[in-house]
Amino acid sequence: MATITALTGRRVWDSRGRPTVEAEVVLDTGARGRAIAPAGASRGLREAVDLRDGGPHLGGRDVGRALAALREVIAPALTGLDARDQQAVDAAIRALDPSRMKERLGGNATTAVSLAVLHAGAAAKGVPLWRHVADLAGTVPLLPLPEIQIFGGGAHAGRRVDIQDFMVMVPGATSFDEVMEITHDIYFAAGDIMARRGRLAGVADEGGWWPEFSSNEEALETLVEAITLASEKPGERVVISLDVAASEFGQAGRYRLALEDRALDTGGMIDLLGRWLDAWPIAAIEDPLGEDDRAGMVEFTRRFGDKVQVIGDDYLVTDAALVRAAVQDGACNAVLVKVNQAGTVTEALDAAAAARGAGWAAVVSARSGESEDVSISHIATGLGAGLLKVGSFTRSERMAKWNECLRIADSADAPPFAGARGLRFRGVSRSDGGS
Ligand code: 2PG
Ligand code: MG
Repeated sequence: MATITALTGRRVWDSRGRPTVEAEVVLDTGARGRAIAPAGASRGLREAVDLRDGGPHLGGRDVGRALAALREVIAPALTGLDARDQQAVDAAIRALDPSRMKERLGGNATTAVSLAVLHAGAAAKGVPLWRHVADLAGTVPLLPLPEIQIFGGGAHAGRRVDIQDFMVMVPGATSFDEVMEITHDIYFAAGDIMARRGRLAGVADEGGWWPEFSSNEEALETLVEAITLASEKPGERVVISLDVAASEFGQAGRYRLALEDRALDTGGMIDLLGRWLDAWPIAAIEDPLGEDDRAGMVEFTRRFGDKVQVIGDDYLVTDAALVRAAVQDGACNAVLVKVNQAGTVTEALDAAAAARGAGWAAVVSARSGESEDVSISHIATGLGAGLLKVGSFTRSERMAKWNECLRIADSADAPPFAGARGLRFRGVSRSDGGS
């Protein structure tokens, strides 16, 4: 058997020095599972609630209420369930709090518990976590292609620039290890350029260089310079990806680029991003318009969806119903998967399945507030999602995830590396020989 006999929670601390929830599950066999909930800063309006205590203590960020829900409500309900049956466990959690946003229990409590059970289920089966995920999802595992941040921005860098993530992908690499080498060179080339200009000012929340730029375009130009300085040709083995996180600076079809003191409507924003797509080798773009700008997302996807991956993050909040609606509308062509947006593993897998059913790619993603937890490296691999977004190339809460992928790559039955699979960008020399 693999029966849950104990579920405990404790307060631990995340990469921003804020409290968060850790859950630990013990099975009758002695097998265990443990996981830590991450936390976002640029949060979607419709994602699962990150339950905090409020009040003066710890800036209102303590997680006492979420931990109480875990101990007093969730733990008694899960005791006696089979940890290998993730669906049944997550259904039991949802029965306790049927609200989509987990307002009663807190998405931070439910996420930590659901992930801890996932770990315990894999341990009970004696298989790696990624294999257990593939079994649950009915997917073919693939080592993901990383999206790695070089410059941070937006809500992760005091809004120093408007765009949130300036990232690189190396779809032309032949292995995960080679991606790491090439990204190392690009990351430090970018740092050298910033230092030479007297603009090196530390790093943002996810470890990317702090964006001391006078325009968003300057960040893109500098990124291309860094790729070149690292002896790569932008648009060949290496491409750019952006998380615009437009909901952070746009509402009701009005966008305000504070850095450049520009106000744009939906059409202006689409035109601006279209010019960037022409000027730079951008292969993926996340949340190009606001989460409330359905017409904009549809129009953007219609105009550019055949040559760039249009990823919905705040727009889809890892929700299968929203993914299906977007498929109907023709908004986006890929989904960002964050377990804590959904609040349970099963709901996140459902969102990924809805995307897969439509022929969309999925990008499994970390949050800006992270920890040593490496569950997402396994979830991305097990789902064969194609892409993994974790933040930058420094700070251990980020490197832990990349390093875990290297361990998976080294395992006896390692799945193949995704390379360019799933990307729509046409200018890349592909490692998988596809077209
Ligand atoms: C995002 C994430 C990760 P946050 O917008 O994709 O970069 O940010 O966790 O702050 O929502
Ligand atoms: Mg995002």
